[in-house]
Amino acid sequence: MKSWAGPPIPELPGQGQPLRLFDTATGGVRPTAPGETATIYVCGITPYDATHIGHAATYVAFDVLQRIWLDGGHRVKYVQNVTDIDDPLLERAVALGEDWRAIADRETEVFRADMAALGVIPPADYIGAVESIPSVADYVVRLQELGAVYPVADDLYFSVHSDPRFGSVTKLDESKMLEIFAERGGDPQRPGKKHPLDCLVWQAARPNEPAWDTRLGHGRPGWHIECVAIALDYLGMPIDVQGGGSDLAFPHHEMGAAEAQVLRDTWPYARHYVHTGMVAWQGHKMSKSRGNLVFVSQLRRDGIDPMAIRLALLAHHYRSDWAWTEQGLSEAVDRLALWRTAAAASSGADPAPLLTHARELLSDDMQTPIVLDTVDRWALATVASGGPDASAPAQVAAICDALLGVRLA
Ligand code: 5CA
Ligand code: ZN
Repeated sequence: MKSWAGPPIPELPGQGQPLRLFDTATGGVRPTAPGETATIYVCGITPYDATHIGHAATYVAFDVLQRIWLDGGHRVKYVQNVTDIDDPLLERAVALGEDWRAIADRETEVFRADMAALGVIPPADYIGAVESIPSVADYVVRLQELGAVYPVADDLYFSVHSDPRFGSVTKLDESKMLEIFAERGGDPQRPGKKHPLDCLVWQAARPNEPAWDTRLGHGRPGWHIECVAIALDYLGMPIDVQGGGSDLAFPHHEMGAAEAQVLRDTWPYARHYVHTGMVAWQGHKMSKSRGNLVFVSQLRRDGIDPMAIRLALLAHHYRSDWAWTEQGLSEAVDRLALWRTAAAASSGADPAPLLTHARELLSDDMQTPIVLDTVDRWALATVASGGPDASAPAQVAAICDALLGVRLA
């Protein structure tokens, strides 16, 4: 699938520090990406009601993660999916009386334009669920051969406990798993399942629903196996980072890890499971199902600079849950104006300590809010009294651009 145009990323003097990040599976901050090429899979959108601020916060967080790796001298291989066939998309198509493909195409295009405007580095491989169906079918056949898949009526289910490590990503007790599974697309009550947590990997064709001909017959993939197939095909295992919002930790990443670990008979699927906090609006998690959404495209149409949106997002630590507010946005607009004034000054304070401090803060679990405060201090001092260094404003602009993705020019 077509991706979007990548932003230019300025080179900075010296090199950033190795990135240490919180990992859901071990519950602590650990070093990432031991190899020369760092690999990351971030779960992509289900293309309807895109791009809301919650989506943007998640993709900007993983964008900063990659910028830290790049600054640390890594090459980065980034893969993302588009869940361009799934129940919620079909339900939306019925509700709107529109073809599901038209909705998916339109919303994916909105997402691309928003990501490009926000200066988000595009994935090297941007892969739709539909285009990965033959590969999903191959993986499901392999799971069948391994005895990890069984039929329920004409559908196929993965026995989650065929991976002895099932549960090790989120470490939830079974009652909690069952509760969340039911809330997030699972079907614990379906008669005929061997275990209520077992998850659908292949759904036989239903009347009036799209289906594809594969070695498994006429049908379509389950959700978790879609991401596993794409990640294994384009990145291999282990992935350095499996990313997404915290709402994906269970069941999506837990069940995906189990499927991959059974398929490859090795562990772990991902060295780090990295989860962003949830952005709320009007008192609830911003979600397509509730409809309490603020759209990036609407803010852009309202004349908000995408770099101000970026700053509003980066003012929160990526792991915290937070609420989008008008005030937060207007503070970001003011901050961008201050930074731009300072970046246009004829001279400024020495940028070297700022770069060192920013690198330290970012490498320690991506503390973007404190980095923004540090740039504020440099900008305020520069605007107030200039400084001895004529190249400082351009250097700080390059730091903000390379590490935070905030363009000041
Ligand atoms: N297609 C699946 C992943 S394979 C999916 O979850 N799509 S989504 O469109 O619902 O969400 C896309 C990404 O945005 C996911 O990583 C999700 O965790 C994240 N996300 C959704 N809502 C929010 C929110 N309110 N705050 C932060 N991140 C969110
Ligand atoms: Zn996914």
